[in-house]
Amino acid sequence: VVIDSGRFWLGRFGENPGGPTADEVVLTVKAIVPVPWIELHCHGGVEVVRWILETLAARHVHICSWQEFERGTSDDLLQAEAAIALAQATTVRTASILLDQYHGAFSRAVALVVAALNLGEVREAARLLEELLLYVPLGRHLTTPWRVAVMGPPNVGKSSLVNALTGYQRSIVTPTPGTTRDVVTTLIAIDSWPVELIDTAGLREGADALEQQGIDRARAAAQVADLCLWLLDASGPPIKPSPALPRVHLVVNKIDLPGAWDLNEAADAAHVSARTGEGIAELCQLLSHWLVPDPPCPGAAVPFSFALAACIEKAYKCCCRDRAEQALEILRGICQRKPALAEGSVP
Ligand SMILES: Nc1nc2c(ncn2[C@@H]2O[C@H](COP(=O)(O)OP(=O)(O)OP(=O)(O)O)[C@@H](O)[C@H]2O)c(=O)[nH]1
Ligand SMILES: [Mg+2]
Repeated sequence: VVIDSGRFWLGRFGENPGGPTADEVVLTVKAIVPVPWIELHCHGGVEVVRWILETLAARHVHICSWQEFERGTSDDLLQAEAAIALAQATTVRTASILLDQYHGAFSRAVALVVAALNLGEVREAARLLEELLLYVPLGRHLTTPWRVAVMGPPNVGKSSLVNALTGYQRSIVTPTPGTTRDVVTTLIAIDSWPVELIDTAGLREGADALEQQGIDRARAAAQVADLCLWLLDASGPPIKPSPALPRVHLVVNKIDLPGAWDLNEAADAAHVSARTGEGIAELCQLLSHWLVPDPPCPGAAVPFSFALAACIEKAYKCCCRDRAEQALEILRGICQRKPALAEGSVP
């Protein structure tokens, strides 16, 4: 048999006397050099795949994840990382930004910085890095959703708001204050940004031990949230958030009911009715703006992972301290291929 790239065979895998049942497979030879690269296409099903992998492993084939394979075989490490991130994107908007990076938006931006540093133009390099830094917070959320905690006193309509934003009855709603005890999370998309919405127990003093546990969980959720919505009840006394609560935006709920206070006092807040849906679309627009105040234009370079963001931040600090060589080293490191599957090893 001539083993040549671009050829394929249909055959049976594992067919030997007394062996296990064979599977009909297609074998393709993708390349001979620098490493032999074949593809084996089998029938689907967890067990068939497991059996084929075990059989290959028993014959000293190194089994790896597809991400490891991408990193180890791609000539362009940043493109491989973008492909891996792209597979984790959960909305069209984040996928489209990652696709731009896959097509080289971020690598081109890094190449420009490297070119500036090579010419000794450290200030220009810092300016270019500043442009990239703008999108560091966004880049951190392309594969991890933003966390938005819905907070407030009992009975203001937190769970009702979560349900209105989610589009179904995710949380239990009752007229009894103290209904929600645990932290209830839901993944949704707001303006095509991925958001984990966190419903929490109402905060109040003098709660019993059980309710207090829910309150402690609510406070812990607020600390790790990217943003907290604090609900005020239009039909009851307005209870302000504690100053200790981080990144808070106010939302006045129950605007379908007669107001019990002057709602102009909360002119900056979003005004909604979780019951009728009034103001919910506007709240989504505001949320989108609070999460991503300055969305990138199509094709813009975005540091699309925590690791890349950290490198850009470090390189920027080096430029600010006039340490061009150190900045260059960091930026070159971003593009260097990791020797996960070095030439000579057979994946
Ligand atoms: N009229 C009106 N009633 C609402 C609105 N939102 C919630 N409610 C009612 O207010 C009551 C409390 O709603 P929930 O959503 O359970 O309030 P919560 O803040 O989650 O309450 P806890 O979980 O107990 O902290 C229920 O009877 C809801 O039907 C609204 O926009 N308008
Ligand atoms: Mg609730």
